[in-house]
Amino acid sequence: VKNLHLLSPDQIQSGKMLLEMGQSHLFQHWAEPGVDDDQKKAFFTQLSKLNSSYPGGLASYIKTARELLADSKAGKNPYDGFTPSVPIGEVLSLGDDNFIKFEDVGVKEAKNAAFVLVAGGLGERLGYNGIKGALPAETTTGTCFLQLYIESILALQEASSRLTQGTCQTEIPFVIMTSDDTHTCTLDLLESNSYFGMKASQVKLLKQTKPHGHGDVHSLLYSSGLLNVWHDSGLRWVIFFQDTNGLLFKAIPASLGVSATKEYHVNSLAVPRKAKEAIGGITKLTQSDGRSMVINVEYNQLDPLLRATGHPDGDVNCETGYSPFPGNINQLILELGPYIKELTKTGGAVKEFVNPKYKDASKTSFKSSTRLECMMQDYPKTLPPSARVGFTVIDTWLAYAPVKNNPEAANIPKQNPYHSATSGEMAIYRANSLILKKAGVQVEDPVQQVFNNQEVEVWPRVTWKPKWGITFAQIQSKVGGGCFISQKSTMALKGRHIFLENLTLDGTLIINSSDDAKVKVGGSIKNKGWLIERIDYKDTFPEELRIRGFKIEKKEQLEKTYGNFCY
Ligand code: UPG
Repeated sequence: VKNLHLLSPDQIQSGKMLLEMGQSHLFQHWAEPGVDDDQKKAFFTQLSKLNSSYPGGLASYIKTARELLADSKAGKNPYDGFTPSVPIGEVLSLGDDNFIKFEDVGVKEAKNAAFVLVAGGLGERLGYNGIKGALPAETTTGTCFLQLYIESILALQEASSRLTQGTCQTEIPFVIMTSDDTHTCTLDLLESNSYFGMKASQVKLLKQTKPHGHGDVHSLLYSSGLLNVWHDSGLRWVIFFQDTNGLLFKAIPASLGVSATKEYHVNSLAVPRKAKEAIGGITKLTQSDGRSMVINVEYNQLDPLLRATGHPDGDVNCETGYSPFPGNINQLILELGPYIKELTKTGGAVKEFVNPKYKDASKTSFKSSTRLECMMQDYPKTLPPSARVGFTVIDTWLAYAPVKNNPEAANIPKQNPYHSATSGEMAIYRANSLILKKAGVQVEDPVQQVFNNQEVEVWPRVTWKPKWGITFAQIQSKVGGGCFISQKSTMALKGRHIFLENLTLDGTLIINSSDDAKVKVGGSIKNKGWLIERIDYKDTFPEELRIRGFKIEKKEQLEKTYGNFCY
């Protein structure tokens, strides 16, 4: 590099560091001095950016990469020396006394929480071209995931403020981690929809530099300075979640209640897990000196770890029909104070790993370049043994229905959940129907149908705005006696104060009501309704319909709109 005057002292320093760290091959094929100087400058600009944004700088990245690759070449198991066992956590069931008690505590705590969505992933497995936040969670109302999440946070904000301080509303902060792949589309989606009703100042986008994994969220939050701002304003919790789980917020209030009651520094939300299912297992790992931690072990590592530690069958279901290790759904509730303390030590760095794709057994050449990766759920790995790390298990039907797989991928392990757009949508109707049933509504049984080769239960298509009911207690208070909903029905409640009583629905009912209107819905409603029509994955419908394998044919409905008056 001759034209050094083109570079800043900081860039020159970074260049020297690369040479000292044995990276001179990066410059081997550079053009003569004076040729392609713009490209060379761009290289140094990128170098400085990476050097300053990575905890410990690039020298630390190179050092860790060397160590991890050496371990991988030597075949070292990252869990060597650890004995896995099944940890103890809180197990909740919708509507139980315990559930209701924790929900009550949680909803009051929600005004002290900030929400963080990791949405830097593109969803290559799903085969959907847009960002996942823009994908409809269900096609009855067409509400996309980002809208559902924002409206849920707003509903929690409203319920929490009302229960604790009357009319004065706190604004729950919402952070979205994006990447170069998703940033512009996410911003466009928010701006073109007026932030789905949230104040723009409540939402912050933090962009990660890929490819390094969703664990980047911790260093980004730390360097943004937001954590201290939140702490100074009295917040106590940070809740992390992922891009496509339409059920997620049904589990949040109760789980937050568990965190607050048990004073957990870390609370991972989990669901019963089928052995070998592609979700990590929450595991207690104990070292020979007795120190232990409760941590997610990724699905591809749990089986070999068990086999290596005296469980010759590896990851298998126990007598319950499920793996004894609860499945990590990657919703984490962290207590803010201890979180800041820990990040002040680590700079937000979480333990990294490599996943090398070797060309052959010599393990010296690669099919593609290996990178360091990190996962947000590995945060507890650096915590001291005194940290209170727990988890909360909630029924899958209530808490977890991600949309990750395209129809072909969804069909591979037949015994496992599909985690497709088809199953994700049907899970929303199922959960809402079961919640209403628990609240006393008579809901007709589902029918089995096959879409995109996936057999699913089709329940009545029941949806509601989060502000109608964000907790079970709230939903119960809006459902009176004598209600029946047939399987072919669709019901969309788009309002706050809608009270159901003596309603017999066999068709489609849509209620729109303004926030001040109090609406009572009852009587017998029968019409041709909205039908679910099977479509072929390969047909020319929009992608968001093709990946479901069906579309909704609107034959006939009763739609009512109410302004500001009382019943
Ligand atoms: N994501 C980022 N940046 C990245 C990669 C992913 O923000 O660089 C986001 C992505 O948008 C999504 C989340 O991280 O919201 C998770 O990504 P995904 O590809 O869906 O994760 P999986 O590999 O399926 O696994 C994660 C956890 C696993 C857990 C499972 C539950 O690693 O432990 O069981 O999610 O859904």
